[in-house]
Amino acid sequence: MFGEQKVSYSGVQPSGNLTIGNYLGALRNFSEYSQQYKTFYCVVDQHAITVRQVPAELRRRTYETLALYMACGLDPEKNTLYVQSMVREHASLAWILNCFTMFGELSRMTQFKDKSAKHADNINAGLFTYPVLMASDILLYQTDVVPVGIDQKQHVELCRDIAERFNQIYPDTFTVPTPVISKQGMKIMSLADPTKKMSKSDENVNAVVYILDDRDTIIRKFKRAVTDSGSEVRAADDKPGITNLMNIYSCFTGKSLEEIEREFAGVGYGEFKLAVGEATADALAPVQEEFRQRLADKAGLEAQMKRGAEEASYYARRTLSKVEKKLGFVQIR
Ligand code: AQP
Repeated sequence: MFGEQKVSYSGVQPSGNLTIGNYLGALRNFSEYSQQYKTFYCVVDQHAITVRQVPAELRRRTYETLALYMACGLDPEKNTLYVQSMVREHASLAWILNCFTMFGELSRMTQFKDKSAKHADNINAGLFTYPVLMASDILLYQTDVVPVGIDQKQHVELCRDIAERFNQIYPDTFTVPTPVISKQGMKIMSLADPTKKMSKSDENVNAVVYILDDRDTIIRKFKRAVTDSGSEVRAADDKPGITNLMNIYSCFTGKSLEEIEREFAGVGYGEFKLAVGEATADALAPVQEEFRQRLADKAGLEAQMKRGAEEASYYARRTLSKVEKKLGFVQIR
């Protein structure tokens, strides 16, 4: 909360081409907050380097992610859109918060366990302290709500614990944020293994539908999606493949799971998969068109990066200076 205004904060890593998981779990929901909240949406490039990145690709995807924010309806006049590494306060506060975060807490983070298993040759300290940088992102802006997919809920809960611990020692420093998980799209699963989250860094491109995939590719990927035994379009725990597809179809069409079951009663998986592919391609087409226009305007994106960083820095500096004063750091202006 800044003054009377409540704050919403979220971010996306430019660590790969963004997926419909990122879109449905996060991006698509961001614009809802612009009316009611002061909103900050960040391209979190510093998080992305916890895993090795090719510099030119990281740079390209940083521009693309910003363009996608705008294509998903985030008006830069109403939202602060910026790039994390351009606001130095994020890393400064992260160091301080490291000293208020316990080793045991970080060891329990599911994403750390998953990512260290996946990148066994590079289990760096940044991968371990990733949630502390995320807490810094959120707390710098005195955030009230954090719209995220369910996979990030544990990190926001840790952020709350860090804020509460800090506030107990130094009262009234941070707003304690609440994660907001949209019911629909809370966790979109891989098309190749529906027990696994759909992730932009998945090496199997057929497991993932990217926001920018063309129509034919989208339809082909859904046609190949792993489904369960049987032929009934019905959501159930023992049918993770078809349940995931129904969830995606529901997100893109607004139909409930019951309506979908009725619509596809007596129809085989093949026809249903085609319908999911078409609905997804139809819904993404206007986003893709807007994205292309935004991306073509490189100067416009760079101007936004500069303006967004200036706006964000104003708020970030206020919080960091408050924290440093409370800690006893000398402040001479
Ligand atoms: N499969 C998903 N379903 C629903 N929401 C998802 N999100 C990610 N995947 C899904 C949400 O997207 C936002 C941005 O995610 P991120 O870029 O910060 O990192 P992530 O959660 O680690 O996403 P990825 O795609 O899995 O990236 P990589 O492969 O680089 O680790 C978050 O709000 C997240 O919840």
